[in-house]
Amino acid sequence: MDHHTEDKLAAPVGITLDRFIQQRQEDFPYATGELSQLLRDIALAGKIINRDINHAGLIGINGAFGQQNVQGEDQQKLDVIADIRFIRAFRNGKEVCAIISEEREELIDTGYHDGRYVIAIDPLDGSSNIDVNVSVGTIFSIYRRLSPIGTPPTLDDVMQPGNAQVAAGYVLYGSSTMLVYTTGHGVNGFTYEPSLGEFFLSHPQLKTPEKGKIYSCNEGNLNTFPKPYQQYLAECREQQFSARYIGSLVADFHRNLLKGGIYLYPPTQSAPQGKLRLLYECNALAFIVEQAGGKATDGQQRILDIAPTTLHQRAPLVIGSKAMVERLEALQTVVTQ
Ligand code: P6P
Repeated sequence: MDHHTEDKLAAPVGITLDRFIQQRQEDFPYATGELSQLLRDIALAGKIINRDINHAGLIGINGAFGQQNVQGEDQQKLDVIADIRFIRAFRNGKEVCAIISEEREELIDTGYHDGRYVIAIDPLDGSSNIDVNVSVGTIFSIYRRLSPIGTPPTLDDVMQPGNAQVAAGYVLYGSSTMLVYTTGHGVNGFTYEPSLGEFFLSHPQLKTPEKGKIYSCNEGNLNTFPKPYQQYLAECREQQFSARYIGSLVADFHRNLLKGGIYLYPPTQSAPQGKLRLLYECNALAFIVEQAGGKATDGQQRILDIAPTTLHQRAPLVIGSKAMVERLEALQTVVTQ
């Protein structure tokens, strides 16, 4: 029987995440297998969160937890659950010495002081959307620690600029659940097959279009955006671009990554530094978009070059197709604020 007939009869399922990581082991500068195991642990936590999200309405874990996080935002029950599950995952392999999380005010010392890595994570971004069945996501960044192995982690370990990331990615809990990540050698997307419990390579070597016709921002704040942003959005409307904004960063980012487009969270009157957090939202997506041929700035400088000063600091975010981000940058130089 020829391969064509075989494949028609029994379509190949493709490469699992595990096989892919194994094959790409040589991409990791410190190919001791620790980073590989860390990525596997993240994928496992993603599968568990996917399960929790998919039946949240049935087991009473929808809705507010009843406390606020360090941002002063009402925590959803699933925010807390996702935070617990990912922190457990990072502790599993003893590769991680420190974690910062949107849901925790302070740096988390895992106690594994021989761990070579530190993690910055937003366990469940956009969680207020879960109750209305809109896609949500997890965003993570992985760094090598700076402090000596065997010593307690320090703030310097987690306050590194985004250009020091060794890996970054997101899990999108959407119409299908996907894991998209980079280790600095391109971007690869994996789609979860729940019936097999595996992520399969579905989007190899992702590249984002140089230009797009989609723009994503909360135009309800339009009048308080700096003038260059207002001018840019007027141009988008003049060119009859499509406004697509679902209030879930990972979902808006992922759609624009695949189709071409730009996501903007400019400075506003109520959020002069923007709303999104540099360490566990902007940096990871900036690393991914640059690896896919796009750009990410805070309106003034490359996101990945920003030297952090506080754990939960915010940054304005302009991210997506290169030509679209560069158009806004050009307006920044000619339109008075
Ligand atoms: P706004 C969700 O809270 C989030 O962090 C992102 O996922 C989303 O893009 C943004 O905030 C929405 O913010 O102010 O437009 O509601």
